[in-house]
Amino acid sequence: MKKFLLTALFIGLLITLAACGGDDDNASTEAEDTANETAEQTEDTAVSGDTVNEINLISTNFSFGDEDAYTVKAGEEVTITHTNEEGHHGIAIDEFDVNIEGDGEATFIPEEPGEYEIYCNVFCGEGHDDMVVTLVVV
Ligand SMILES: [Cu+2]
Repeated sequence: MKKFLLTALFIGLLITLAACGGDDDNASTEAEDTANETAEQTEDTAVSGDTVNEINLISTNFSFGDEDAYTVKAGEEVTITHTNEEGHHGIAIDEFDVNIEGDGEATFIPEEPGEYEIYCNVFCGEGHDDMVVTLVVV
């Protein structure tokens, strides 16, 4: 959310600058281009920020996959599934009493918006501390 506000402020600033650009055509075109790019990036962020009700984490040494974060809606049930593809790992979210060692599934309903840590709860080796992704509740 903070990022979105900053982006909105940034765009507002660019529009203001472009409007005051006056005689210098090149400068205002550049500013408009930048504003367009920023708008596109905002769209991308909105798409990747779509909420989900199911989270599938497939573990390898030492990663939960490509995603750094999953966004879910407050008040909606979330099903989280963990599968070990390589090594032995687990997942835990302290705030929602999720604690799966090895393969398994859990459901919970996050009530409070915020950011929570999904982490590996099995000491799996030297990359263990990297096995963290963020659960974003909006
Ligand atoms: Cu681990």
